[in-house]
Amino acid sequence: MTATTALNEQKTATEQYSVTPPAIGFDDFHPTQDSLLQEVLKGLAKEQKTIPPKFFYDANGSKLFDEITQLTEYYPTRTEIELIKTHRQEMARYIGSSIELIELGSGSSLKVQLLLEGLKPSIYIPVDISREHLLESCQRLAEYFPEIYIHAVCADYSSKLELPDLSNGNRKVVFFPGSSIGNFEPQAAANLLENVATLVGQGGGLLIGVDLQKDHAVLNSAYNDGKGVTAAFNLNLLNRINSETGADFNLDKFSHKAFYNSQEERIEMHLVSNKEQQINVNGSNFKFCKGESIHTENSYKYSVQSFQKLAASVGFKPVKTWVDPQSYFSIHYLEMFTADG
Ligand code: AVJ
Repeated sequence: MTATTALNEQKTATEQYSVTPPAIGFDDFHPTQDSLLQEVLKGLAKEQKTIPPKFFYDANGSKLFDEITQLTEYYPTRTEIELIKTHRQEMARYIGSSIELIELGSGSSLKVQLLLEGLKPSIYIPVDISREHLLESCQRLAEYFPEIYIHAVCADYSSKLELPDLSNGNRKVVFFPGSSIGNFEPQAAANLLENVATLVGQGGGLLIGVDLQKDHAVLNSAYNDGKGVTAAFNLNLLNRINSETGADFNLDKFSHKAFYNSQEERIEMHLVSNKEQQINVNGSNFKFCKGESIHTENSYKYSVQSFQKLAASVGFKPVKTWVDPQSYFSIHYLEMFTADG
C-alpha cells in the first residue's frame, strides 16, 4: 500500500539539483482516487445535495485557495500568520524541544516555516491530500531547513490518521493551522480531535488555529470577496469533477453563494443551479431545480470557550491560547494528560 521512496530519485534530469539535496521521505496513501466519484454520486443523491470541501484542493483549487488567503476581505490567514510571528518564541517554549511535528493539511507549509525557525523539531511530517503541492513545498522547505528530517505523507487526514511511526521516542505534537477544523461538523470535529489525541498520546500536544465568531458582516464579506476568487474556488469543484469523473457540469449554469448561518454558527457555501437542468456523472443522472443547491462547505466559527470545551471532550487540556487584538482568530496549544498520567 505504502511506498516509501526517496523523492530525489524520482527527479528527472532537468529538475536535478546542482548540489546534493537534503533527503526527504515520502509515503503515498493515494487518497481520493476512487473516492471522488463515489462521494460525488453519494452526495448528489441526497435530499440536500452535498460535496465535501476536501475535494476543493486539486492543483487549481489549491492555487485559488492561496489567492483567497491574499484577499483583503479574507482575514483568517493574515491574522493567524501575525499571531504566529508575534508569539512564536513563546509557542516554542510551551511546545518544547526534541519533538516530532506533524502538520495536518500542510498546503504550502508557509506557516510552519515561521515556527520551524524557533522550534527545531527532530522530524517534520507534513500530511496533505494534494500531492504536487505537498511535494513542491517539501523540496523548498528541505532547502531552508537541511537539519530537519522531512517526511511527507500524501493522505486524507479526515478519513484515517495512520502515519509512519518515525518518532524515535520523541514527543509528538500536531500542528493544525488555518481553522481547517471549521470544515467539520461538531461531532466529526470531536472524532478528528480524538484521532489526534490517539496519535500524539499521553503528554503529546496540539497547536491549532481556530477562527472565531464575530460580526456577521465581516464573516460574510470574507466568503464573498469583490474579485470573485472565492466564487472561482467554489466553482472549480465542478471543473475538477468534470475532468476526473467525466461529468458534464456547465459552470455558467451554477452560481456561488456563501452566508453566515447564525443558528449553526457557521459559514455555508453552496453552488446554486441557475436553471432547471440534468447533470450526468459517469452514467448517473441528477436533476436540479432552478435555485437548488449543492452544499459544498461549512466553516464553523468558535469562541475560545466553545473550542476548549470541544477539545476537552477528547482529553485535551488548554495550556495557552493566543488571540489577536480584534479577537478575529485564535491559536490554542493543548496537551493530552489523562488522570493517571
Ligand atoms: C481552509 C477551511 C479554513 O473555511 O475559511 C476559504 C476554506 N473556503 N474560503 C475557510 C475557505 C472559502 C477555509 N478553510
